Amino acid sequence: MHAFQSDPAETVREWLAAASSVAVLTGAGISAESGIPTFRGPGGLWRTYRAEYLATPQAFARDPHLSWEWYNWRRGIIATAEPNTGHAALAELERRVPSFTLATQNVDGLHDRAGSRRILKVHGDIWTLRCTACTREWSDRRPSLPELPPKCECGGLARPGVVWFGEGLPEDVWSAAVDAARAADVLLVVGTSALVYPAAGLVQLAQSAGAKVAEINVAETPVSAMVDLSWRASATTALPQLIQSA
Ligand code: BV8
Ligand code: ZN
Repeated sequence: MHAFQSDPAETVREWLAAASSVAVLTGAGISAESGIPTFRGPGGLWRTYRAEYLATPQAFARDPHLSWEWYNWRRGIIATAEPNTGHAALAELERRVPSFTLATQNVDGLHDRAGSRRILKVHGDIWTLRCTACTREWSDRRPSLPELPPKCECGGLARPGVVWFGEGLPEDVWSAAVDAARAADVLLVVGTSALVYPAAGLVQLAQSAGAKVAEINVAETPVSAMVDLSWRASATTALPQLIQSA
């Protein structure tokens, strides 16, 4: 049957088939179908707190115990979540594309568990702890930490290894994400409200460097009008269609 509207899956599959370098930017929306609430959606992770209030150095300095209660609660939710078919599709796509980079704003580690390899965690990792005194970093994957706030061996107070509002992104990770966006023939923007900078700026960077940009989101975002193709679909509906043989 002749399709009057070109099928977004077909269009993006064609772009990907012709691409030598692909970059992907993901946000909380790709983990939503794994049961992890998004930040700004209904029933968002931030409970009664405004994101910009709680995920900040000031909130941690003011009340490290409250901050850690929130992160412990999130670690508990994330620990029960499984990667979904959207995460898996991106891991498969990486295996098929000559040069592939996944920049994620998510701190949940689901891309790692789905088998993605080249992952740039631009906002850090909830499973990493960092000492506020000696800056030592370590991974602690226990869903719920026994003692809050956790302490470093040096006695210093440990913080979550994530990037808070007002904090710079890890330099090496961020510059690799910028390079990948600039070099991309195709950028996929999946499950992000595109409100948080500089991460959301990767869209503009890729597009002005000549990439074809497709957004996959269940809702409209500030970049929907800017991208080449805004695909109104969930991550688990859209992404698997990109790796099925046409
Ligand atoms: C920086 C980690 C400078 C921690 C996060 C005023 C005051 C202070 C700062 C600023 C300000 N104005 C601007 C700023 C800068 C600020 C910023 O951008 N603020 C925004 C809110 C205006 N940015 C920063 O502060 C950044 N740092 O600028 O530093 C600097 C430079 C050098 C040296 C020193 C300083 C740092 C930002 C990082 C903040 N950390 N999180 C933690 O997780 O606890 S932010 C948080 O938001 C998460 O990282 C999250 O990933 C990120 C973005 O949210 P999304 O992932 O997009 O999630 P969201 O819920 O918003 O949207 C979900 C989307 O999915 C929706 O569109 C929905 O429709 C869609 N969806 C839902 N279900 C599905 C789906 N899509 C597909 N399928 C589905 N099933
Ligand atoms: Zn220490």
